[in-house]
Amino acid sequence: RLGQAPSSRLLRSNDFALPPRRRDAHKGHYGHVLVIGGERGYSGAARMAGEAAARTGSGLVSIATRASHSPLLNLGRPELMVHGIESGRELEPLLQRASVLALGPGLGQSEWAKALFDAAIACGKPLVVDADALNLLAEHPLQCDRWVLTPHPGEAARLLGLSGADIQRDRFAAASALQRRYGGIAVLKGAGTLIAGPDGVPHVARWGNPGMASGGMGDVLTGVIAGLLAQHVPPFEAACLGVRLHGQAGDLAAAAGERGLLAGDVIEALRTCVNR
Ligand code: NPW
Ligand code: AMP
Ligand code: MG
Repeated sequence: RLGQAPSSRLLRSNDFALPPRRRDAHKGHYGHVLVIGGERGYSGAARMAGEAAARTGSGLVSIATRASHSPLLNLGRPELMVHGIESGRELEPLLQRASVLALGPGLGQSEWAKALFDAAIACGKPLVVDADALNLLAEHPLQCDRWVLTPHPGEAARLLGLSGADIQRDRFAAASALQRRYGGIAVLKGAGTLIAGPDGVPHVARWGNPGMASGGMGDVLTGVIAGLLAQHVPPFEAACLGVRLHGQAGDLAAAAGERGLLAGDVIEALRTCVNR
């Protein structure tokens, strides 16, 4: 049902790179990421995506989240601009100011989530779609060439109407099928993450480790890719480079041991990796 498995290409460490920051740089050169997510109980996901975007080099990072916990969301990280949002209408001015959206970390699937999802998709900005935004997309399928989708196998299964086992049985065919069905760039996460664009064969990433099988790791990847898009890296390159930097940061952080590795440790390691 997935169609024929395409051939693939192993990503190399020198495939894509961020250019050095210009001497006369100001924050406006490096974009403004708006993270949209953080339902009650899941505010950490939005915070981690925002922090990861900032550590990847985005000029500005804002977070649109539930008003009830918004004052807590930038504790210890006052660089983040946090806005309590209760409707799609309240989101509009933030969408106007953003250059890239990171839609979905901890978003949930309530009416609130659906309203923010609809407003974000309609606004015409480039975006990374992850987590619950992928679950909403699975219920109302759309095609778009402005997005990077970052499903884990469970989310990919929902997007394709298959089981997780079907996805894992042929990950290459699944990555290509996601890209064909939804457009844009599809990143199928897991050990050996695959990146499929509209042209050419899926790329395979060899970085990352089993320590990364813990909560919040995907939310960090979303922030990294959004942070690269904000720095004007084209979508396919941003997806490949983001997966590499995220995996390399995970490997660097795992030098102290895989067991007990936290998403926050990966965020800390990002700075070394994006400046190498
Ligand atoms: P199983 O168990 O193997 O059958 P969900 P979620 C499957 C937020 N978070 N290989 C697996 O299926 C997120 O941002 C908030 C194979 C599993 O049961 C989301 O908004 C955090 N299968 C929300 O929570 C930290 C795999 O998918 C199922 C797989 C829900 O996201 C945590 C789980 O997926 C979290 O990020 C793999 N590699 N990976 C916070 N601190 O605020 C996953 N599966 O049901 O989509 O739930 O990923 O936890
Ligand atoms: P999520 O399930 O959305 O939190 O995403 C998990 C992130 O951690 C993805 O980027 C995965 O590729 C990565 N990850 C999880 N487990 C492994 C593993 N065993 N090897 C490499 N990367 C992993
Ligand atoms: Mg996730």
